[in-house]
Amino acid sequence: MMPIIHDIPKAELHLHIEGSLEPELMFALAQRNHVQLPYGSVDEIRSAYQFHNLQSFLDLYYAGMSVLLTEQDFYDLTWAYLQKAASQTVKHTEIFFDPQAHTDRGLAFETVHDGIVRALTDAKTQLGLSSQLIMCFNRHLSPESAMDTLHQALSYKDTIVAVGLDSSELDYPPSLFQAVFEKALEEGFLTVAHAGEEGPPEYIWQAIRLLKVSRIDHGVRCIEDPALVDYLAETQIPLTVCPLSNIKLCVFDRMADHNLKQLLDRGLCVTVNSDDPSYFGGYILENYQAVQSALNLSQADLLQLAQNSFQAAFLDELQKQSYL
Ligand code: ES4
Ligand code: ZN
Repeated sequence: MMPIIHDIPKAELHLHIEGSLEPELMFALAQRNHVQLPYGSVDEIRSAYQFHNLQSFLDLYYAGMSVLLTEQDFYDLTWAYLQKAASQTVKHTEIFFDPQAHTDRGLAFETVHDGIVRALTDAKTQLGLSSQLIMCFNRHLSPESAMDTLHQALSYKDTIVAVGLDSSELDYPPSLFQAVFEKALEEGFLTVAHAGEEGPPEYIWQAIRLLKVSRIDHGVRCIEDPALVDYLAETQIPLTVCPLSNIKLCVFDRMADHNLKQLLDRGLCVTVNSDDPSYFGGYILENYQAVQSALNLSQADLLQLAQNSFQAAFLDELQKQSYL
């Protein structure tokens, strides 16, 4: 391994906190909360993690969350991720959460939010790790449900910096959520969206033009549209790429086929992130390592990726400079 991968300060910008739920914690929380899981052991959970596309993953991802019930559960989940991130020299992290996946099970928005934020606050003081929180709308649910969720978030403008769009991409174009994102922007939230993971370049254009996103999550299918690649290079709208996720969900057959190096060489603001580390077999360090060895990245490439991660973060210029 190139030691600089571990040692260089990094920001993580694409991390679903519910996707950091390790089988051990899932099992422990199931016992603590008397929740019945369809697995008899931690090993059984791990061996179920074999996916052939985004949907086959999402089915297990939503099922796994059934063990998360209390504010302390969300604290424990978030704290475990933050400790792991700090141990890999992540200095700043921007965390997604999926409130609808919890409020639809009867939990209060506040329970989810408060547990996560309490861990983020502790990470700042105890680990020197700064953070931002991004609330995602699930695109397989209705725009009305998203709008209702946005209304609930209006009391939390101090702790939620942006709104995002995640879950099943195909058949759910960004245009469906234009009104929700317009309202979010009016209320002062920044916006991001998953686009071009499984969906076509057109969905990336829609995220840019209709949802006014500051970053594209994934975005790897931009390569099919040369005008879009030119536009991303020119505007430096960042892509939060998740290499191990892309392999586990069969977006690329093998890491050697991944287009991250091509996008980097084309001058795009590409970043490396872990997405759902518990389900995809690695945190940020393992993602950097996997692309470095499969794509033969140089030390300069690695430094560029780490620098891009701070450049793309929702930090002011002074904060960015302090990390670079
Ligand atoms: C996700 Cl990999 C991915 N794509 C879309 N939505 C998601 N939610 C959690 N992980
Ligand atoms: Zn994601």
